[in-house]
Amino acid sequence: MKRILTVQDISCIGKCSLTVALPVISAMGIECAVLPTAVLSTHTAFKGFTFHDLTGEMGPIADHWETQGLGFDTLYTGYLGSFEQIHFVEELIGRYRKYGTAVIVDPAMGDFGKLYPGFDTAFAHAMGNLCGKADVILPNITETAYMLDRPCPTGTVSEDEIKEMLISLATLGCPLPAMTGVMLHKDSIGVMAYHRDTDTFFHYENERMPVQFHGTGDIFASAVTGGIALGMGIDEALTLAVDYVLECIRMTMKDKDRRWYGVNFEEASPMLTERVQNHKK
Ligand code: PXL
Repeated sequence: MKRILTVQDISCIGKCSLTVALPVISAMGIECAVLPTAVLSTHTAFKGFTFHDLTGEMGPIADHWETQGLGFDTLYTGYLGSFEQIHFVEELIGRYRKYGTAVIVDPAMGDFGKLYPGFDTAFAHAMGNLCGKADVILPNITETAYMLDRPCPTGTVSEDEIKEMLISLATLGCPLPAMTGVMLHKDSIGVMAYHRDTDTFFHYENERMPVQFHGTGDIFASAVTGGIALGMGIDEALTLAVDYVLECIRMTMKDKDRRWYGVNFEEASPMLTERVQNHKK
């Protein structure tokens, strides 16, 4: 069985970060080990959330694993709360690289043209540096703009602009940047990736429902990471993740008691496991 290590926060209520990564990766038949960065009462879109930093625990936890000879097929990082945590993850990448661990970084720090509370442009630059050390990165357009130090595009973004942004992301050091939230066609949304080695692009979109929810980026990144760990090609893993997020949103919209803060990803898991089974055939 494959083993992924994911490094991100526990937002106790909010359907994001670890409360998404654990169940999604588990549903794909992969062991999911966790290195929690912080405990929050809720994600940061709620008012008055509590935040307990766990940076001091991260080093001793990783050191203990090392004494036990524990390694990981894939290292996947999401929301990080401080510069110190970004630097810690960079050190962690150095530790595991020599064992062939694949590194996937979702620079979860903003959306819809804005950074999440507590982050600034200096943090975005540090995140860009971390992205340069990853095998695959999964920023949305807002995160891309902040990491590249340019204004966030408003309105429609053309195919050429997306391609140019992807090539610029690759110059940070990552050979395979994939941008989420790409909308090149009316009523559809998806992803575009740049394979630097072959200088080729991959693009896939599926239906866009006229709603926006928190946590879909984390669901997307968890599904992509799972797919890669299972040996899917990156393009197949990205396709699966686009389709799964759509299924999550469909399930959410069917639920009259849906929560504003996250999607019904749990009810979409049959589709995810079926796709994983089909891949294995
Ligand atoms: O979904 C990304 C995310 C993760 N963790 C925390 C967040 C957010 C988005 O707002 O607040 C704590």
